[in-house]
Amino acid sequence: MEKNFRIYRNTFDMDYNKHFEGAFCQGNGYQFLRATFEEGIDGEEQGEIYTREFKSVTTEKQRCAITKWGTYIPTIMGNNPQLNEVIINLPYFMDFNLLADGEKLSMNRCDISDFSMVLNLKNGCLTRTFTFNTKSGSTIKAKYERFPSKKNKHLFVQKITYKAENRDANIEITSGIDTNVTTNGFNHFMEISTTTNDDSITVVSKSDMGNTITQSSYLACDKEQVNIIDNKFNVQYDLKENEEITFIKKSFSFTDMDNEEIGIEGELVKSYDELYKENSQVWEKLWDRSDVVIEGNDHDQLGIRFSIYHLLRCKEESEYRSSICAKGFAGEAYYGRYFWDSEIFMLPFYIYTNPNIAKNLLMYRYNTLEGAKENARSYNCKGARYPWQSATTGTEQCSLWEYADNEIHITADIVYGIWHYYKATDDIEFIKNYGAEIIVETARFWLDRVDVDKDGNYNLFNVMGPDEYTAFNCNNTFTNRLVKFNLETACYVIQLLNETDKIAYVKLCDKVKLDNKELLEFKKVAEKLILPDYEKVQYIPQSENFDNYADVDIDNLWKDRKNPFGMYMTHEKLYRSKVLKQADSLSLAMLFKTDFTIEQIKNTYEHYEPITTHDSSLSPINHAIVAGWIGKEEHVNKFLQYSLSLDFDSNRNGAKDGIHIANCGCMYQFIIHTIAGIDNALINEDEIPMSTSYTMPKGWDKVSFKILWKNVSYFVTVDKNGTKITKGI
Ligand code: IFM
Repeated sequence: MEKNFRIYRNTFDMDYNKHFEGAFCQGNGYQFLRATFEEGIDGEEQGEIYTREFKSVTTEKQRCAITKWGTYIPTIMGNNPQLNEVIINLPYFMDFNLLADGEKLSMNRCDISDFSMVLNLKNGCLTRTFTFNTKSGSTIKAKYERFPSKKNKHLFVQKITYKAENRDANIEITSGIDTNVTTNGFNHFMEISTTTNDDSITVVSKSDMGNTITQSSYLACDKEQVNIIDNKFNVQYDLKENEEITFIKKSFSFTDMDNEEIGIEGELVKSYDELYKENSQVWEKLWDRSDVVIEGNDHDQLGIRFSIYHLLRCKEESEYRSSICAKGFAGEAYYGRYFWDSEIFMLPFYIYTNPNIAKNLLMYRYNTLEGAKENARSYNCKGARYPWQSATTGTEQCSLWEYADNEIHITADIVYGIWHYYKATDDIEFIKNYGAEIIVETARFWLDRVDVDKDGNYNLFNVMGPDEYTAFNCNNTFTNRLVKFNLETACYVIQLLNETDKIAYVKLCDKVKLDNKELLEFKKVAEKLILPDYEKVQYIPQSENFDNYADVDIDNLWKDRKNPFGMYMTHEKLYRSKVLKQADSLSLAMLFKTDFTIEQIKNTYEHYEPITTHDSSLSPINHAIVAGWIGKEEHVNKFLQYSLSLDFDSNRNGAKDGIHIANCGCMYQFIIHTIAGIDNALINEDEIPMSTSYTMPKGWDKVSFKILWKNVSYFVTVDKNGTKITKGI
């Protein structure tokens, strides 16, 4: 058994139940399942109808405190009249119930001992074992294993075994596809029907956005015939003392969005072991290219692998119609929507380990370009304005106006992601066919969004930068720098195509109707967009107005640090106070390191870190990255542990409504940028760009990983002697 590839849950304490459902979430890039108990939890209604408030998620209290089933296929979204498009929680095909000696198994009501739940990060297989001590005196050993297949993305496999340990026992199981589920308290099914065949149960649902979802389950038992009664599989059996009974349930999900063969017949004849092996082999290959091996600190090793596991389960290579939602498809907290998290925090992991996935993440943005154009029009602007929260079409889904109207940096962040991908892969075909169009259309949007002042300078008034506790900035440095980059990249890409591929150049100019006059406008605005004089101020101010805001006595106000600071101050007050939700200037330092001297980055850190609350999960790891660059070792350790505590350590209950997947992605960036000292691809054209300094967190002796750079694989090791890179392994 490989060391440090398994995470354990050894208590079924209901206070942490929801956290483990998120933390142990399974997925294969197509379907995603929260790690809920097959039989549910007694008394925990899953079909409750209620109105979910559209408040800021940071301060919102979610419903379903103990358990929330979650079965998601990202391309399937529904229409919530208050919340807009949301990912739909689909019927629950993992359903499996046991009666032993007439007593219904329930983890919270029955006498259960020796409980353990293990997620094998190496192959995404989840195992739950326990002993059920029935009231009438039987001791039943139970084992539940399950995984979504990475080989056949439509398939989900369950194996359930019961053994009568101390005497004969009667068991009865029922298992079906439970349709009594809602999403954020809303029923998204216009029609739902359950039909049965000799050997299967099928549920066909029609969503309120017109999609058809089909789920079919097949059950086999090694000891007894399987009957279907009232749309449920049913098996009754008298287990002899020491006898074991095994059930294999195979469930297939597909939708009207899928074109490929499902291959049900072929999968039905395979044994559990065969399917397990096939799945493990695919995972093995994924780990081979993306593992980060840490010697000297088992806790951190497992934590980093936990993050990589979630990144690996989130995406499969062929999917280009969706991105990765902010909760890693492990809960309903952000409604399954896509943010800047994808391009800035997660994309680099895929760029450096599996560029096909990176490309498809960007293809999602290309496929939603029309929606982005519609957004621009709705703000009376030309070009393309990507939404703060994106779903199926690229039109704005965020129902909180301050974010939707003002958090416009996302549009330029996407261009940053595209260029990052291109620089690390040299995929000029992607730029020619898709990327350049996005880059030009987005640049065009900025021409209308900027305001010129009496000195002829361009300004971005009334914006929200990454720090969401400052909603109405004047010339937010992060936003302005990214917008400048967007405009400059547009000029550069046009010039590049003009010089290297006239056909592609003409095709692009025709398609986007670009002329020289507009190109000169891009150039002019890029040059005259206001940015601070770093030479003069020697740090990166958040914006023109922020540092004049009122000071806040954070320590006094923040009564209980288990809650976000935002619970102790109204948003109205936050918006005019000197307190930050997340790194804003430090996010800029992370993306454009060479714009600044180390001294300036250090000053920025000292200036803002004391007033940052980290109410956003994107903040701690960003701090760890920068702290390493400026030699603040203690802070590297502090913020690394903070970041690991968000989902991996259970004490914060952090994963209850989903995984902080941007944090997972940025943890990988911490490894490459801060531990190994590899700068991001935008900094240098040809060689892997290296910084001289690197940092090792507490207890870490050696780190090694593979990285892809312009189609060549490198093996990187870091130890006390520095970073060593070997080509071609
Ligand atoms: O994109 C982030 C944002 O920066 C902070 N609030 C949560 C969003 C989704 O993770």
